Amino acid sequence: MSTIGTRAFHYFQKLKDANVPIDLIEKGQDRVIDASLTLIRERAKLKGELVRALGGALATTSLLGVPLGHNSSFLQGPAFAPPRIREAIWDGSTNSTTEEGKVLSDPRVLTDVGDVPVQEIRDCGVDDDKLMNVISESVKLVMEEDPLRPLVLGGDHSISFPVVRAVSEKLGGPVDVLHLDAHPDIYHAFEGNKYSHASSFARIMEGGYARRLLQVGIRSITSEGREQGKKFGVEQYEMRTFSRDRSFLENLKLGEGVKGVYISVDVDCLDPAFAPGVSHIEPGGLSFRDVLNILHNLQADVVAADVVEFNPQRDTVDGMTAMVAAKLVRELAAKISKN
Ligand SMILES: [Mn+2]
Repeated sequence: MSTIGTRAFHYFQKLKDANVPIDLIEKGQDRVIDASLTLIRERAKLKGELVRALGGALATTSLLGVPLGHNSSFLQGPAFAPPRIREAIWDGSTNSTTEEGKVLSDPRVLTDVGDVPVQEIRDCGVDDDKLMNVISESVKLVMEEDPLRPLVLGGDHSISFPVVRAVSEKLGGPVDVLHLDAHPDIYHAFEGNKYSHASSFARIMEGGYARRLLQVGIRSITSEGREQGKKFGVEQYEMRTFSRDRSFLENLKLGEGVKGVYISVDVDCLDPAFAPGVSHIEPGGLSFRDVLNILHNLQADVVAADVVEFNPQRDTVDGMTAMVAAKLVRELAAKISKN
């Protein structure tokens, strides 16, 4: 078990115990945040320059890692996911072409601006209000560099709130959200944490960042999950009726009249037979092909996406779920990129 959750505050306490003045701590935190944003900004600028110099891309997917696990209610392993997903994308066991023929080694299709240094920021005692703002700002810095569009590697599902907020704010209006998950993640504040990975979609709906929210793959939902879904007008498609809903879900058209479509994929939307490396194993889920059919057939201008909740600490020894998460990322990249 990792100790990510307590590490940051451990050091904050040590700084305070050593009588380091609070204004000095806060100044140091601000400098670390500035440096973090500079890292993302400069990498996004260079990648943007490259794609524009090559020419011909209307939309290019840019990976942005957010290695955050402390807002999970159970295991914190998703903090270790982004480097494992990248490794699986480029491990050489498969070619770099997606199912519908896009070439991922072409920087006009896929590029990467690296990770938000979440642990380094928290290590200085930065709280979640500030940290969530850093994540939102990082997403906006990627979107600043036309034609880059962010594909965020989680991290636990709490990261979807600052990411969707940034996308909506940057585009100037709500988006439609397609959310694939075993869980609706819409508790008001799970275990008292408003930033919990089980509450991200409550924050998104409260903020008005999504017009339509379609949740697909749901099979672990409480009465609060259903009530919150009703309150926010969420379209919840549960696995128990998937065979009935299948043809509708495989022919979705989203995003008309809004700024675009956001796709959030929690790896646990898949049946654990396909993806055992998740924190919350919930049998009775989607097959990998079900997910691809939904994504491939979706008619939408996908402006950004995330793949979250892959937990390398629960994966098989040969890293099967890393490959599954990587393929989700590859196919989403193909969906986002346009020439
Ligand atoms: Mn989930």
